[in-house]
Amino acid sequence: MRFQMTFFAAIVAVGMAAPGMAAAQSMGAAPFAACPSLDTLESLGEVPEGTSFPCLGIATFGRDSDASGRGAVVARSGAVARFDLGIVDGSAVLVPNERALWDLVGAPELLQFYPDRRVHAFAPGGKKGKPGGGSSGGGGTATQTVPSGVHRIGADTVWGADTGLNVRVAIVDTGIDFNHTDLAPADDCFFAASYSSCQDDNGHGTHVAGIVAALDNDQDVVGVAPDATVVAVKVLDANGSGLDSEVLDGLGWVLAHSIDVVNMSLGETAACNGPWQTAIDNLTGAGIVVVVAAGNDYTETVSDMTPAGCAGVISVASTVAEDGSNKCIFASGAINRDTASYFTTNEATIAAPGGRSEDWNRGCGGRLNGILSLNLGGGTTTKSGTSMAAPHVAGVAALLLGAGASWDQVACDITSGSEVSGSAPYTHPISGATGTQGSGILSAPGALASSCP
Ligand SMILES: [Ca+2]
Repeated sequence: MRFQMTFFAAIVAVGMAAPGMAAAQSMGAAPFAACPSLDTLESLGEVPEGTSFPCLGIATFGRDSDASGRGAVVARSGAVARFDLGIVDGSAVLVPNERALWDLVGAPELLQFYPDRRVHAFAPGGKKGKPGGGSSGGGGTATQTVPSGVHRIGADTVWGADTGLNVRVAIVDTGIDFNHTDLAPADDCFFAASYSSCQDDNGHGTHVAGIVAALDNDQDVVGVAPDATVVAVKVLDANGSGLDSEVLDGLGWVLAHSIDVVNMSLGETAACNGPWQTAIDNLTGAGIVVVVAAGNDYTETVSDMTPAGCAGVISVASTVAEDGSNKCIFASGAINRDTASYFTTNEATIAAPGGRSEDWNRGCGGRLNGILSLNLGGGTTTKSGTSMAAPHVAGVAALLLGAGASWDQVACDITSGSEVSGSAPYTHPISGATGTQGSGILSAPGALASSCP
């Protein structure tokens, strides 16, 4: 018996307002759908039924192409070059009609053509938390709490020596709350073409940033690596939704701005495609650690997901940090600490807390108690999801780099230093989610004690 619950973040359409889009906007109302891929067009010999125009795509060109040349090819076809994507030798395009589509994919300079798909934040639910100080968006608590996830991974045992100082962690997300007094984000930041600032307008990015590096002071919470610097890369909108092209644009900025670790608590149910893999290869080739959320669908494995299924990333499944209870009459079994979260996608690299605990009632209704972190507007709130699991790993990556590890040691240190390897995460009694199998639960002291070559 399967219990379907509404754990999936709604994929909400986003209005497009890129510079130079006047022509595109006159073509009709946003949002636009994704174009078919070149492979699909070639195999069908026609535009697939149901394709709507204008459509959004990513055109890639050869290594020897340059931005102005790419823009010229796109314009010649009658499509609109929304912005250049140097990280993938490509261009984000808006294609007005079928004729322009065929002209573009038939251009001799073009290498490949992909749909520009939608990505979304991976925080499916969790009880709405109480803002700090008991008032909505209030000034925060007067004392500091060590959240259950930070405590479960033992980060609070290593701060005497390791705090992630001088490590820059890019939060590729909905932005960061620059006014939150328990965060000190870098002054430099990036926002995609649809936005006007790096300021968070959803809360997801602020919560994720707080898990990585909420300040060690006398208020709110403390992050895994409290002296690491979080850097806002705003690519998701107020609904937690965005486009492949805008995330890739953000990753292009990351590549050029001295970032050490990238956290992406976002994704889509689709296999990793050419532009995504090229972008990840460029990041890892530059010595940047890439940490991504596995996804919140227990019926999927990470190989079905982007970017979790891209080679070279550290994908993170979600577990619970504390014991919960299970009274479900259809499924017996404890939901103890280190059990895979109900929703988590399978076969990730490592597991980390993405929820505090779960309680299931007799009717098999679940209550997810979320991870405590920072609230947009001030204070704290709870959220759950693999979105919350990934930044625990990004924080430990920052601790390792701050302690002098080289970037290529980080993934090995994190997996080989994990706890209860070979047994946890435990299978969820209701969904059957197992998360990652064998690589265990993230451990900050374990990772720091590892001696990978
Ligand atoms: Ca604090």
